[in-house]
This record gives sequence, structure tokens and C-alpha cells, in this order.
Amino acid sequence: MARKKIALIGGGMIGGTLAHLIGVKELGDVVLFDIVEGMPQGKSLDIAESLPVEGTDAQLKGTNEYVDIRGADVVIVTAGVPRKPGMSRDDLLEVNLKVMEQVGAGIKKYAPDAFVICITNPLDAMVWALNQITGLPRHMTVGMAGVLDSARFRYFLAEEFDVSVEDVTAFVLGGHGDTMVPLTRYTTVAGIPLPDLIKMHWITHERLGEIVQRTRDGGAEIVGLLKSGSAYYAPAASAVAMAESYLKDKKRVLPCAAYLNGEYGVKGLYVGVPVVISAKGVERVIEIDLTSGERADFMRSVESVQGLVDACKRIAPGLG
Ligand code: A3D
Repeated sequence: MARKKIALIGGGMIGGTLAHLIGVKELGDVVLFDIVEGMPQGKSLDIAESLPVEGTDAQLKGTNEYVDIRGADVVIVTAGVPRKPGMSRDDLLEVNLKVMEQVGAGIKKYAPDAFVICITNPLDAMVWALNQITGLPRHMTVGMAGVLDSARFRYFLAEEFDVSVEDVTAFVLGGHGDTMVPLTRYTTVAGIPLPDLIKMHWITHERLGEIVQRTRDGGAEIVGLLKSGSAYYAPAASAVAMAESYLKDKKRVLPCAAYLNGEYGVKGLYVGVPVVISAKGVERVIEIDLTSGERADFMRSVESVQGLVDACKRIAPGLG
């Protein structure tokens, strides 16, 4: 059987890291697309030359032509502009919306059967816009944010408790950004929920609050340290986990920005919720019971996503 084809739209920091991870994990052949001439070709060649050392087989092709993504099984979109220190994700909306128009046209024409994972910020609005532009089935377009946000939460908690990251599971709901909702009730160490760990004196309520806030600010912390550009290793790893679940029909339960059609009382928006990703795409949205406080936080997050989508509709009225 021929290898799967994974198209990466945007060959910058995340795009290049994705290509490398996919090659090392032998997930499929890679087409790395960017508008900058030579750069995706150079990165692809460099990564291809690393694979004999790794002992893995994958073809990598850098390109400036959309025709090369033809027939891709998975498309991961990172095209656009990242944040600079002091900028919010929402400041990127207008410029990245224009990029989504070009990218969406390319996907619609050459890869309409692909599973599309959007990473470009502001995430919850860009994945909505991309889906409107491509017209692909809703369950075949998804946004990457929750896997990253929960990975950050897991890392901070594992560090705090001095246990393996493997044994910490975390649960994050809502939009990607300051309004994300880390659910401590469903976040566990080897199955022990955080509220129980507070009772066991592993952590105080106040300290947990600080870790939750650090998780919310996780992206900004990296932007501040890097001075130019934003995080790319963890975002790439997160998108690869989603692509792998689709390509291998793993049916992993992952928090993703998924299209809601009445679930959680929300209609017509992409918002971060737990979903099952299988070979069918987003096979199921998992609707969990929320306490009134959690529900209020979630709805605040939904409102901010709605605000961004409304801004997209104002800028590009054809989208609505
Ligand atoms: P960067 O290294 O700048 O790469 C973006 C690439 O997009 C560049 O190589 C550009 O040349 C290319 N590009 C620009 N316009 C177009 C176009 N019209 N068509 C094709 N390619 C184009 O950024 P990055 O890789 O660090 O980040 C990419 C995006 O991901 C940004 O919008 C970030 O804000 C976003 N991001 C999201 C998360 C989430 O968790 C959702 C995390 C980190 C970054």
C-alpha cells in the first residue's frame, strides 16, 4: 500500500517541525508548501537527509504550487503570521483571514477529501473561516489547541508533583486563549482527580490556581522568552497526535476545536471540546456535565469565539 500523503500549508517554524516529526515517525510522505520560494524546498531536503540517520522512510517535497498537495490524506495549516511580544492572538485576525482565503481555495481545489487540521491563530475563528471557505464536511475540519493547552497543563502539574508526565491527564475546554477552561475536576494523576489531591495535601487551592493561570498564559510565556515568533515544538507535536489518530483510526479522545451543532448549547461555532478522532474524522463530540461555574466559564469562552467569528464576517461578508 502506498504511503499516506500529508500536506503542510505553511513551512515556517511549526510547518518545518511538523515535517521533521512526521518523517521521524514514518507517518507518511510530506508535501511542505509555502509562498516563500526555496525555503520549503530547502527544509524538505534537509529533513530528507536526516532520515537515513534516523532509519525511517518518507518522501519530502517542498513546493510553492498548490497542485502538489493534490490528493492529500491530511492537510495541516500553519500559514500566516505568528504573534510578537505584546500582541494577542486576536490581533492576527485580519491578516490571517486573508491567508485562510488563499489556503482554503487551494485545499478546496486539490485536497477536498482530506482531514484538515488548522493551527493558525486566532485558532477558533480561523478554523471556522477555513471550513466556510473550503466547504469541506464539518467533521473533516478541526482546530488544534486543546491538545497543546492540556499538554502544558500536564507538564506544569507533573513538574509540581514530581511525577511522570505520562501519569497526568488533563482536561481543557473552550476557546484557545485567555478564556480557556482547564477543568480541574477531570484532571488527574493516575486517575486521582485534582480536588482529591488538594484533600491529600499534595497541592493547595491557591497553588493550583497559579498553575491554571500559567496554563492560560502558556503561549505568551514562550512568546516573551523567544522575543520573535511563538511556540512551535509543542504545537507541532499536538497536531501530529491528532493526525496520527485519524491516519491510524486510533479513536483517541482529544480536546480539539470542533464544530458544534447544538452540543453544549452552542450552534455554528468551532469550540474546544473533547472529541473522538477516527478514520472518519471527528467521529463523536463528547458532551460532559458541567457545574454551573464551569458552564459560566465555558460560555464566556464561547462568547469570545463568537466575537472573533463576527469580526471575520464583518471583514469578509461573503463568509457568513
Ligand atoms: P511562521 O514561522 O511565521 O510560519 C508561518 C509561515 O506561513 C511562513 O513561512 C510564511 O511564509 C507562511 N505564509 C504566510 N502567508 C502564507 C500564505 N498566504 N500561504 C502559504 N503560506 C503562507 O509561524 P509559526 O509556524 O510559528 O506559526 C504559524 C501559525 O500558528 C501562527 O498563526 C501562530 O499564531 C499559530 N500558532 C497556533 C498555536 C495554537 O495552539 C493554535 C500555537 C502556536 C502557533
